[in-house]
Amino acid sequence: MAAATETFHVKIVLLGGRWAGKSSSGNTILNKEVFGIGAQTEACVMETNKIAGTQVTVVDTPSWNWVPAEDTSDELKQELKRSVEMLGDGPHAFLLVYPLGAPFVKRHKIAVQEHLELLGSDVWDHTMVLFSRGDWLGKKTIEEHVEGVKEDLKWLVEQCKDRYHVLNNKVRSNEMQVIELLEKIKRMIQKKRKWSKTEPPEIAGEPSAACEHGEPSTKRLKST
Ligand SMILES: Nc1nc2c(ncn2[C@@H]2O[C@H](COP(=O)(O)OP(=O)(O)OP(=O)(O)O)[C@@H](O)[C@H]2O)c(=O)[nH]1
Ligand SMILES: [Mg+2]
Repeated sequence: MAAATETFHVKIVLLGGRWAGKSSSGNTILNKEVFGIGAQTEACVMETNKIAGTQVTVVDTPSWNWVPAEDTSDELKQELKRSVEMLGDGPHAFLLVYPLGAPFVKRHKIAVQEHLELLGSDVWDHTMVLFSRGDWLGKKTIEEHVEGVKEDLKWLVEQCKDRYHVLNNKVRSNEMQVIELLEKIKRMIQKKRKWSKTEPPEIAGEPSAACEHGEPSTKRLKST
């Protein structure tokens, strides 16, 4: 299986609201300082690196404000759509970055739902919650934290079918946290591939070259 791992190319888009920790998470995932931190990300940036034998490409995106999507500028909406197009045949995973411990109330829920769904109605099938600020967990595990969160944040985790991960972006030397994240993304891709075999004919009728080689097509995300 080593050869398969070596040739596998994982493509990720980071999404989220202001100051969520997207650029920091991208730097942690790629193990290099490529995305600017501290200044607001204005446009999509794509970077790549080989991590533990896996080629990983990450697209960092500008943040949305915590408002409904109709109050978001057309420029930002275009930029969010461009994040998918930059990856050619689309991403394997959207990582919805959210700071651990931050309250997630109704306006956050509306903003997340409406901005994500700009990328297509099936965007949730490809999305995982990525909690940043893992250093705030203390002695708790992320599973214990998620058990204890309030209803609205539970909704978010459920929308992502219980897919979540936590990163401590202050400790880049902890390579395991990134390897575990990549494993979770690969499991998500595998499940999606199994599901794809039973997709309705109009979707199965337009397989991409990537799909034939075992990678799921996310073309439908781009076409909506
Ligand atoms: N303690 C701690 N701080 C973090 C962590 N991740 C990000 N931060 C801090 O959170 C702030 C925002 O991080 P960014 O990565 O710039 O967030 P962003 O979502 O890219 O922000 P914008 O593009 O400006 O909207 C910075 O001060 C980071 O240092 C983390 O895991 N732990
Ligand atoms: Mg940023």
